[in-house]
This record gives sequence, C-alpha cells and structure tokens, in this order.
Amino acid sequence: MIFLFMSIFARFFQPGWTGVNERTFIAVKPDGVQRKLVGEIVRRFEKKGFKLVGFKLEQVPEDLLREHYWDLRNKPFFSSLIRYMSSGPVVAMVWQGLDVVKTARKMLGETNPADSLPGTIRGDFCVEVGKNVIHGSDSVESAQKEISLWFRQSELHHWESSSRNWIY
Ligand code: D4T
Repeated sequence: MIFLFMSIFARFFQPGWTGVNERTFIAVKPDGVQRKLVGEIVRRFEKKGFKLVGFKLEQVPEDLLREHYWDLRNKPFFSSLIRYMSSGPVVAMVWQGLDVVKTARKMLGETNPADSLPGTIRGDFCVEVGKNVIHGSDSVESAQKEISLWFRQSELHHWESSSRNWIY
C-alpha cells in the first residue's frame, strides 16, 4: 500500500532532482550515432553506476534544436550547428544519480576535443569541435530545462535498480 502511494506520488510530483535523484540530459549527436558510438557511451554511464531513466532515437525538429541552443543564437557557428544536429537521428537520454550533471560533463571532456583528456568520450572518439559526438547539460538548472524540452513526463521511467545498494 505504501509502495503504491509512493509510486503514484513519484509519478505526479517530480522527485527533488537532488542527491541520488539528480538528473542530466545527454544526447549522442548525429555523428555519434553514425559512428556507432551509442553502445560505448551507454556502457560508460551504466558502468559508472548511473541509472537510465529516459532513452529515445529521434530525428530532431529544427525548432526544438533552436530552442535547445537558444543561448548560442548569436554565435557565428549557430546555423552550422543546427544543420549538423538535424543531419541525422540523435539518441536522447536522461541519466540519474549522485552529482550526475558534474560527473557527466567530466566523462564527456571539454567542448573542443583537442582540449579533452584521453579517457573522456570526446578525448577518445572525436577531433573537431563541430563534430564533438555528445552533449551533456552544463548545470542542474539546464538539465531540468533540457529534460522537459526533450522528454514528456510519461517517457521518464521510475524504476528501482537492483544494484542501488552496491553503489550507494
Ligand atoms: P554541447 O552543448 O553540445 O554539449 O556543447 P558544450 O556545452 O560543451 O559547449 P557549447 O554550449 O559552448 O557549444 C555548443 C555546441 O556548439 C558547437 N561549437 C561550439 C561549434 O561548432 N563551434 C564552436 O566554436 C563552439 C565553441 C559544439 C558544441
């Protein structure tokens, strides 16, 4: 009964998105999908100990991309960025766990792959800033905005990981 109440509560009232409930938005960009890096990227997040709560492959409409990259609208690379992001399907994901926003950014590496250390995703798998394979939210606030932009509430799954007590 209490479990039923908790799952109804969790469905209608979003968890605090803090501590172990923190969430981030990760997208494997069109080059990452074409280069068959999805499995490797998912593997890294799973092995780290984060929980997958949302996952979809999508040809992203340009208006969503423009909204996603709104802060960069005056940058000279804005139109090529939108063209690149709509050049093929993207894998959009939501990952959950303690400090996942900050940790994911470290796992991704720097925006420019040349500045990214080996061992990071960009450090290992790409060379050019304009084809840098993956996106990750840069703050908890951006993560919340991006998740609600890319995912409907019904696409985010509430499930208990059996390895939770071995991670926390
Ligand atoms: P994203 O948002 O894709 O994870 O990238 P970052 O958060 O690491 O970096 P960003 O917002 O500054 O850049 C967004 C996106 O634009 C591309 N880009 C960036 C580019 O094509 N040329 C450039 O000079 C810069 C700075 C790469 C990532």
